[in-house]
Amino acid sequence: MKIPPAPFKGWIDEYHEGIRYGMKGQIILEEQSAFQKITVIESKRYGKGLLLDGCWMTAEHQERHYHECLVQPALCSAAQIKKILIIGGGDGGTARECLRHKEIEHLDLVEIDQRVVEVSQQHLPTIGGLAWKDPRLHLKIEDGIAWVAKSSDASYDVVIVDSSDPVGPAKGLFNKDFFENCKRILRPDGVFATQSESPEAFRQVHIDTVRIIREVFDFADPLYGWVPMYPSGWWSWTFASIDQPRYKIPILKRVENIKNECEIWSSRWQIGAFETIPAFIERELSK
Ligand code: SPD
Repeated sequence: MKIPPAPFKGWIDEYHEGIRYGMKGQIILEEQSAFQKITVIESKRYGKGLLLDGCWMTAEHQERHYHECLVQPALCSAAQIKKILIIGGGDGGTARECLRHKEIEHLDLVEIDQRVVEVSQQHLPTIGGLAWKDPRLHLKIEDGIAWVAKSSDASYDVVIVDSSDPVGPAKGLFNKDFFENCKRILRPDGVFATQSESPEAFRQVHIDTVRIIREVFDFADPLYGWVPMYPSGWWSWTFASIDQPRYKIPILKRVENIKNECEIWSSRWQIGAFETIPAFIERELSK
């Protein structure tokens, strides 16, 4: 008698609150770093992908949904973009997206886990692309919380937090002290950006994150989009600023410079995506 295959053999899944989010593929690397479990997979649909502690981080043929939406609204709207800070983002996708802009002179990429960088460079080289060799990129293997605490006031034009979920090494990247330091080291005409989880799968974390950022910054708004490989597929990024809600107004010259290179982001998309706040989140945030 022919035995049918196990129903989910060959699938790699993230499990969250009784739901699985998965891809068909195979594991090609699994190791425990000093900070987390690192897994690299090869999938049929999205190419190679990276998980940290069992949670989806990125995949070759889908990463632009995430990286463009985290980076371009901030980079296209800060008054100047000479000096940029990325906390996290060890796969290199956020740095690559930033470095499209020729005006950037210096980019600090502060990643706590050296193995995330090494594994990404070896197995997912297209995600960081040319960023790894760009002389403007300064890679620091350090704790991002300590980095923002020791950085000088108003020393960055844009601060971007490309964290994993708020457990393990990324937990401290969602608290008020951390956001206060991000505001302190940002120029008054700069823009702050962070991934702020899913309004569906991580609803309370998302609401709490936006609330805290609104307590700290003068202006802050969530923007909504889609990262189909993440839990629920529905994702958010939150942008904040000090002197005016700059992140809502893309600067035409910067838009012109990069618009043909982007897959998801456009100035039209950005303006619209801020307006897609779901009613229940808007109600919660106005309480
Ligand atoms: N639940 C996934 C959240 C991950 C956000 N960061 C992804 C890193 C991509 N550079």
